[in-house]
Amino acid sequence: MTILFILIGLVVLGGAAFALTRKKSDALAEGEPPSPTLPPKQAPTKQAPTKPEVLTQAPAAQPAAPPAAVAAAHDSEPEIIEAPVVTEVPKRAPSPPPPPTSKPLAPKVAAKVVNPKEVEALRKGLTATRGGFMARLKSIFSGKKELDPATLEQLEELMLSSDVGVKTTQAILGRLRDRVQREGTFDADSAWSALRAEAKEILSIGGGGLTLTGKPTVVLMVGVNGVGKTTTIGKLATRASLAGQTVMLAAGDTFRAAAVQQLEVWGKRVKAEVVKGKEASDPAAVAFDATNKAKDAAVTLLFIDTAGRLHTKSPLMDEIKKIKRTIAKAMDGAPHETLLVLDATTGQNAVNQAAMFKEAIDLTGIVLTKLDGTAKGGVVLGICDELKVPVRYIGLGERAEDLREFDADEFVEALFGQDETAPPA
Ligand SMILES: Nc1nc2c(ncn2[C@@H]2O[C@H](COP(=O)(O)OP(=O)(O)OP(=O)(O)O)[C@@H](O)[C@H]2O)c(=O)[nH]1
Ligand SMILES: [Mg+2]
Repeated sequence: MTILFILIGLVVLGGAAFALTRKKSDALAEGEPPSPTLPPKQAPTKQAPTKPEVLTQAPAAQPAAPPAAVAAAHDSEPEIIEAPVVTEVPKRAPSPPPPPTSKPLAPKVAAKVVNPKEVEALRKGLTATRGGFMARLKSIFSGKKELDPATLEQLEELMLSSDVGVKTTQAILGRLRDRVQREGTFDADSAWSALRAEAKEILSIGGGGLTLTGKPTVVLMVGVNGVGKTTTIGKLATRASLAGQTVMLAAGDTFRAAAVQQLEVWGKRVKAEVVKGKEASDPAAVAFDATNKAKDAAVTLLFIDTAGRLHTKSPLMDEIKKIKRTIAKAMDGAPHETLLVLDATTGQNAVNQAAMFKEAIDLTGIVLTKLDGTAKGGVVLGICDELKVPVRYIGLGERAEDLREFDADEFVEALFGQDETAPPA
């Protein structure tokens, strides 16, 4: 009998304990605040990534500056819009979630901010391309209810005549067709935004300004005749000087006395030493000498100019290979950047040049000049799509501030911008 009572007692006690445990776990699941000893839910403490230094944007109003103006410009901060970087997330006690309007504690560092001012400036610079390519694109979509073969043909013709290139045109049209089939509808707005998305994807293969990866960072500038190599060096040197960097220039174009003088004018403007050799001397020797001098002088950047050369002439391409090898002998890892300058007005020829230069020497980027004077802005798509070499800068005029860091989002926004170029409803 006693044993029976003990057993009943045990069963009653066990049941009570089970009921209590159940209640507690249900309460937690329903959102009851965890015990204060539990770590609060918060983003892990992040150390800001050490960002390589990037040459900043030259202020828009700055002229291709005489020395005094350059010195004055050092005082004014160039405007940079960047996603904020969170260095550390402070530890805090558990607290109720912030109201939905407040900023998140750890903003996404990767979040891209498209700068409306940059887009506007680009838009102006791309007037010729927008007026040609975009205006015709707009008229193709106008009033269309379906993506019929005739519309596709018109699109193809437009892209080819705007120097987008055969391969890239076919790829873009193929994807556009797939998208329309998948979604089962077609209207001008969705075709427009599909094209925009395709363009953004093609152009987003890196790019951006120079990063200071060496001490000094050696930049070799190559390209065919008259594309804007020396001018681009002058522009980049101006930007670097405005950003407080010290610069040295090397006159690797030893064939023309005028080429050395042209570089010397820029050298004077930015107060940079210009290393030169005797007329018709070996450009590789000048590059070697300049790299050593730049190391000794501890400048931040050395820009090496070279003579224009036809990509189809193998002795000239061998010479550029030799220049590159010689620079590497003077400094391990140099040149840190090999930039190919292309003239946008040459359209598809620019893509061919890029292919041959890329084959001869590794390129780290492309500078696409003279986009201001051409309706062939579509060539950017062909270059990025076919060669997978990022466009780093674009030239939209002859002045120093007309060189702009290439940004795929801003470029596409400027090109396909919704205001005047929006497709008709
Ligand atoms: N409109 C416009 N003109 C440019 C741009 N970039 C360069 N130029 C002009 O193009 C011409 C040739 O520029 P250079 O810098 O001498 O070209 P280069 O490649 O050094 O020429 P070579 O040394 O002869 O091979 C000059 O008149 C420049 O002012 C640009 O982005 N837009
Ligand atoms: Mg030159």
